Amino acid sequence: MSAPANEAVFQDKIDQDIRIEPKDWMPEAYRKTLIRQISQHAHSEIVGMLPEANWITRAPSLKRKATLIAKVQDEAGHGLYLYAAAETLDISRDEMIGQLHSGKAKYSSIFNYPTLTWADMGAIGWLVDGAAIMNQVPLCRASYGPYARAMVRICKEESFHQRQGFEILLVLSRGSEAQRRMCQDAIDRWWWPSVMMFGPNDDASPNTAQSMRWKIKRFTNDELRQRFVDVSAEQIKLLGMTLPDPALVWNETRQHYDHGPIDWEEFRNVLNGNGPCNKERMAARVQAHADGAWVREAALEHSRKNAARQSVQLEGVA
Ligand code: BYC
Repeated sequence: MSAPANEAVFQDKIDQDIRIEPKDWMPEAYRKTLIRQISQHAHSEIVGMLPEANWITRAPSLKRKATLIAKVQDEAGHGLYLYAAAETLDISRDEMIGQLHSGKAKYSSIFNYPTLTWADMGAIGWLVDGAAIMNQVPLCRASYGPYARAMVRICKEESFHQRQGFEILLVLSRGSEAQRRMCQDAIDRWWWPSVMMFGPNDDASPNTAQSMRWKIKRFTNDELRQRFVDVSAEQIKLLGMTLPDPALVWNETRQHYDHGPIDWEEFRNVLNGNGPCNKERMAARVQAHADGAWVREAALEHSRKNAARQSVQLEGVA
């Protein structure tokens, strides 16, 4: 087929909400955008294991420990589904990991903040996973098949994560004065970074308009952020705590909560590698990758031997 004909078939599928699959023709820019977004999403899941793993040994009970281990394992699984989805776009896992380690590929800004107390596990579950779900449920309808299908399972697990986080905070909010203070402090520290997770405002987002036309993104950064603010402003009431934003008020005309200004300078700083934990997170990932080299080598060697054995057997049959 000619290039214009390919383009027309592709556009027709997008218009009719027919999924694009790995072997279908796609514009090079669509493929590149997907690789960028899916690989950065995968990196976020993997780097996102670090702040919570920090509390596994210190969780306050066996039940809490088991739940936290399971949650962190889920994040590893999400990273793997997403790397596998990105690999269908003709990029190798090694290349993606190389891009993360060299700083070429980003990962979510949120994971560059430290986890100082047990209440942070609650705040991450409620706010960070809450923001993640708000952003990710629409991705289940993304136009690229392997990404959309991976997101279905991820969202089911994320919604369990969010509930476990909220329950941690609920227990603390009904506890002693010190526990209530710890709960409020964690909410105060995690609120604004969670609001920033949705990315720059729409007028400063270079990728949104094209990604919406391709139906990769179904809502803009600001639309999803507003939904998150609206839901959180109601849920905080159940905790009897407050969100650290004096400008957060219900706007009867807009039928949404208004919120105060976002510190985009802080966001840019974190993206540029200068957040509180950027260097620590990257060092931990690079070290983990180096420590795992022998496992990858052994797996490759095992598959090489298996293939050799099978070809000897086939020769015997022939
Ligand atoms: N942090 O034009 P824009 C999780 C970048 S995992 C860092 O709006 P786009 C979880 C953006 O990449 C959470 N960078 O971009 C895991 C772009 O830079 P490049 C991760 C950000 O792609 C474990 C530039 O800023 N979720 O929740 O249209 C435990 C301009 O932005 C951020 C996903 O990855 C940020 N916050 O929209 C618990 C979801 N925001 O690439 C929880 C999938 C923006 O041009 N991704 N940037 O150099 C998306 O939905 C979209 O990629 C985004 C950004 C909404 C994030």
